[in-house]
Amino acid sequence: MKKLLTGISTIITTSVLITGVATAAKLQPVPTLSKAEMEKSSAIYFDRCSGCHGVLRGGATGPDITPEKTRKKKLKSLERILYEGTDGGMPGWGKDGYITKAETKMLAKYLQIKPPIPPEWDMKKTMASWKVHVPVSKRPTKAPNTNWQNYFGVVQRDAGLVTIVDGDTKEKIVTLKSGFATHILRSSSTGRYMYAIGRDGKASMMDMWATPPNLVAEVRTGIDARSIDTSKYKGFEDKYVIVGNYWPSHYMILKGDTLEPIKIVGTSGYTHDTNEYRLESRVAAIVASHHAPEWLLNLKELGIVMLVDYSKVDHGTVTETMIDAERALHDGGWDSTKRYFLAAANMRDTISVIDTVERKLVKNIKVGTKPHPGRGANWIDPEFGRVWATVHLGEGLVSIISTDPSKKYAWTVVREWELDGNSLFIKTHDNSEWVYCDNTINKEKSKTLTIFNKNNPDAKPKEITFEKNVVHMEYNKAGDEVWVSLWDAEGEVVVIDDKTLNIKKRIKGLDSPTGKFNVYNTTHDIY
Ligand code: DHE
Repeated sequence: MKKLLTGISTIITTSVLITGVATAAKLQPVPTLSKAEMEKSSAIYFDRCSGCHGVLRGGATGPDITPEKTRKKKLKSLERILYEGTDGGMPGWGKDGYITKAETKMLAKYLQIKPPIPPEWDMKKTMASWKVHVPVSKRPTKAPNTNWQNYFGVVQRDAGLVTIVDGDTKEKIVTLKSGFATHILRSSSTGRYMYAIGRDGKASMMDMWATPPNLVAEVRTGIDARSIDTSKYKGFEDKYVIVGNYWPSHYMILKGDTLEPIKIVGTSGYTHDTNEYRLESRVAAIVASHHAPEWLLNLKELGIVMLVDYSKVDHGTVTETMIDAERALHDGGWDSTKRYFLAAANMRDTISVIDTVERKLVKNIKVGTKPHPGRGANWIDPEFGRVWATVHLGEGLVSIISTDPSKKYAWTVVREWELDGNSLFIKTHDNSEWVYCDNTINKEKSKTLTIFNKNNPDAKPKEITFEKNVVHMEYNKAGDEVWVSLWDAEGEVVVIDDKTLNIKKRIKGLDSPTGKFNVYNTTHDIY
């Protein structure tokens, strides 16, 4: 249980840490750690802190915690903050049992020492890791006689596993190995293949047409990754896969049917606003354009959305277009027309809107503190028409943005809903009258889902409270059930009847279930 809830809570931790730093005076001397202590601290830092602050600690979702900042603070107060937490909302890592007193002391020192640069990862290492378990010639040539488009891939995060569950029968069909701390799943444009990405950069490819679905290929693309997607433009369906890496900062293009590596391209560069060089320029969310043979990549530290044209990959060419947006770009998703990409720049409390037809920034929209939409949620508001919404890491708020360019209030926040808790994800479906928000990172409300009514937006939201922390929602293909995860070492997925809001089924025996991805909805970007 202590392994859970680590990535996101780090954001809160070091935000507070830096608030204290600003008031301190001269630099403290550089402490020393043995080789073994450095290695252990690096591992703790990688697990708990680097997702938000970067391995080089330059800051992104969380602030800059380079030694120039942390050495303005005495070791004792760094230790106190790391161990106890603060009134400002920081969890007490030591107090809550995540790290020992000795580890706290070590980590405080580590934060005052120049960060070691992690190893590189190149094509040679990638090729050595590439395995095709089922060659294309040995795979089924037609879809099974089942409702396979209503299968769900359920991530068992800490176990590094993906369980395929039949959405009709709610039976677990098969459990397949994936990368360390598997992060997300995405579908190929036909839905036949599901691709998983682990935090260790391992991409795994699963065939939904096999009976039961099986692992057909895998490859390690780097050391630290969070995103994966496929080519979806007409003529390129299922042809390529792209993986975005945090470290080394690069993207890798692979063959869509075997994951055979084709090309690695670095993303280090200059921030869009101050033109400072960032070696660590992480690739966060990736989406596949429906209007051109392009992927859109959120370059976190640079605040740039990069369009990667994959139409000439077979000739060894990729063409990149850089669109200045805002920092630090994290997750995001499509509006309902799938023309506009809405990306969260959570360091600047902004949603950046990219037009994939005109290939330009439409607007940077100010929202609440640290927007975190996942892919967001689209619906028709009774007063404002087409809208897309995000929740926030930094406050209990839903910001609802008009996405209809014909309206005078297009690309502005037209409505706000208050939430009791800071949230991770929001979800709805065209066939549903509800919008679901989790409250996962708020201690008091982490077991509760908040459910707003689209048709009656001023009505008091409904709530469902579970016995464990609840995270991430996903609809079934018909849009009449919502699946949620009880995030625990002895976790389960709970299926809610979307009409009655009653619990319909509990799928038990899952280790730390987080994201769930319905084949049909993931393929068609329905959210
Ligand atoms: Fe995620 C999406 C990065 C913590 C569960 N997460 C994403 C995406 C990114 C990202 C860039 C968008 C991928 C895309 O669309 O291509 N996540 C990060 C982090 O850097 C961070 C803050 C810290 C870390 O070190 O990983 C982080 N994420 C978490 C968690 O703590 C969660 C809850 C559990 C876990 O796996 O660690 C978590 N992230 C998810 C899920 C999605 C996601 C379930 C997909 C949402 C969707 O519906 O598409």
